[in-house]
Amino acid sequence: MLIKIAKPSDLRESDVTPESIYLSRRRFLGGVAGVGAGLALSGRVKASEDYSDVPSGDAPAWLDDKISQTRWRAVTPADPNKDALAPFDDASGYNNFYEFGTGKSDPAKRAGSLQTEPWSVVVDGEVNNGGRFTLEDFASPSQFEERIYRLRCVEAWSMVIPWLGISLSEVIRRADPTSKAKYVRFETLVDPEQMPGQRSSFALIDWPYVEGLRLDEAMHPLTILALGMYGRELPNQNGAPLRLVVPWKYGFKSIKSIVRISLVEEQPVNSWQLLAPNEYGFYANVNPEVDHPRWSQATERRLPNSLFSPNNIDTRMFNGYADEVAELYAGMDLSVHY
Ligand SMILES: Nc1nc2c(c(=O)[nH]1)N[C@H]1C(S)=C(S)[C@@H](COP(=O)(O)O)O[C@H]1N2
Ligand SMILES: [Mo]
Repeated sequence: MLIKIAKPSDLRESDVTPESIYLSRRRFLGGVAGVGAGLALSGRVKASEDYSDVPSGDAPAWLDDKISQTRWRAVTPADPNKDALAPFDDASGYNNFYEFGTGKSDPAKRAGSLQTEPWSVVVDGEVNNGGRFTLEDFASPSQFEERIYRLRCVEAWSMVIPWLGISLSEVIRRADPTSKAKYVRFETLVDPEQMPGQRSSFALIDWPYVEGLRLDEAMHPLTILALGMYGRELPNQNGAPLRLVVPWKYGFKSIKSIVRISLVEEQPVNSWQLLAPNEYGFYANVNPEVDHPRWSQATERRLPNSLFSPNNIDTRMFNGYADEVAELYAGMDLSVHY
């Protein structure tokens, strides 16, 4: 077992509270009675994160509130030595977000002014319970959880990021899909005035950025919608205020700044597949055995790194989440369904 997915029913208050007290930077709690008492850490790494030097954001009150009630470290990688958290500056300074340009530092430079409040999300398609929801109405019913995941970009770099998010499966259940729903399709905001990458006549992508998942992938307990990271709300360059995180797939599946979630009958065509179907597929499962036509996927550069310490590591099947997700693809030829 590489990670522990704690079902809410598995978690007793005693497992959860000490870490949330330890980690919450938003609530000052005196008298930390009970810390360490009976805290079972087997299968989980020690609670060592301290986000006190992470710059705080400017979240609306409801979001701050939800964050303060997070179930901390709900899922963590099993190997804390191999999977050290990326420093916040790397995770928020080295990004792909083509709406703000194609350079790795463009999103951090240009996304700051994106208006993320108010924000609404449309849920539509094959559902009985769709509509347009304010982000608060959309996210508030769900428990926030911290999920520390490896993020592996198709370009062969990776980072370990502590997300804060909600389970996508719960959101889908609430929407009450009809029997015709087979896939989930996601769309990013289109707003050329705010997103300079969408004004560029050299843009490769036909906006909006679109992604999709098979319904069973979307319902998998590892799949989340993130609203935060490092104990705070998402920086804009990381896809504020709402982005998908699917840790066993290449990073491009984890679509940012989502405004629409549709349950659909047909397999969606995602942006990168549309652009270069021989290079990027619908599934995009991390797979060291299926190379990109122009480079190997057998290894990855784990950030932070440097010229003197390149930190190249072996890429793992399904990004190290094979025990959890391999069964979703039983019988499929993954070199065909890349
Ligand atoms: N809307 C949108 N979502 C996107 C992208 C993008 O360009 N536009 N880039 C993807 C790629 S290629 C990666 S690797 C991840 C990077 O996420 P991060 O910058 O938060 O690490 O976002 C993904 N989501
Ligand atoms: Mo990526």
